[in-house]
Amino acid sequence: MPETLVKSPGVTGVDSSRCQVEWHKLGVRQIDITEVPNFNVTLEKNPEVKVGGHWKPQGCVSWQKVAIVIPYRDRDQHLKILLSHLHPMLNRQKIEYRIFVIEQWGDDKFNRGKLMNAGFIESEKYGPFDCFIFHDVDLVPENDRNLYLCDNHLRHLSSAIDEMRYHVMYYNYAGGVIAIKKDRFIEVNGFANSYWGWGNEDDDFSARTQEKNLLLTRPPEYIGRFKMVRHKKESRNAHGNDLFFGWRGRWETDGLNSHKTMNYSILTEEEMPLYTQISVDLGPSK
Ligand code: UD2
Ligand code: MN
Repeated sequence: MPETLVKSPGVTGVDSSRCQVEWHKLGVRQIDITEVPNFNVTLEKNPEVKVGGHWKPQGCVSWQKVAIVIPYRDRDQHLKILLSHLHPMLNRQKIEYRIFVIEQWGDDKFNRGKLMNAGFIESEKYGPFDCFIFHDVDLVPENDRNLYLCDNHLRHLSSAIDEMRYHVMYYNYAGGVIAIKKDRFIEVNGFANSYWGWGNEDDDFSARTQEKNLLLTRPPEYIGRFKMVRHKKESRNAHGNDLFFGWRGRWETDGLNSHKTMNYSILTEEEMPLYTQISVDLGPSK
């Protein structure tokens, strides 16, 4: 008797109007991070991107609405490189998204965590979004198959960065590019607001998610590949380690819901052709 193919049982309850990923069209791209295309060139190549850096697939419904939040200050070239790759990739992935660039005003120490929280809150007027991707401006994805979607945990999308010899440095490491559902982000009280200067805010965030029993999930290293555009190192936050040792005592009061530390004001907000730009004054560092 010839073997018969087992018929797929079919998945019940799945809406067939959802976008199907065309895997055969996705794969590894040659990324040249020395090429800095100006915004007009990127706009010409991506005519379907709507003002504010928003796009949605035609003919099917995206699985999630995704907000991409980029913490930013004085990295104009990095932003040009990143957007030239991000827009076409997300179009190929058929994901509905909007890109937010959250800029820290002034020359005080950079506060990546607080910027992420401000971006999360401000994105609401353009939403609602199901999924948030917090994205360093200098990391460019190499593999289209690394879908910019959320699972129910903390998804570390940048599991293999060229600068780190394409592997994860330590188990809890969640720096670079991460994806987390909106409700989960609220549950962990967002990022801590108190890390001024380079370092530790990513480990603090990772600790919060574990406290809430989220797993840290990652694509395999051949999928989660990123190139980091070269830049000089910021000076390390001198209090970062001490703050981090006390994360457990602080996470419920230092974050999204905290009236004391989550204070900021918006200075400018504008829908640019390729992204939504929001410039914020985070107040003085501590
Ligand atoms: C690492 C992490 C990053 C973060 C940081 C510690 C990786 C790949 N990245 O980044 O996620 O945890 O350590 O704080 O592990 N930025 C500006 N202007 C500035 C400074 C920072 O725009 O003047 C933004 C920008 O999006 C940048 C990000 O903050 O990509 C992280 O800063 P970085 O690139 O200077 O630090 P890096 O690469 O060590
Ligand atoms: Mn970097």
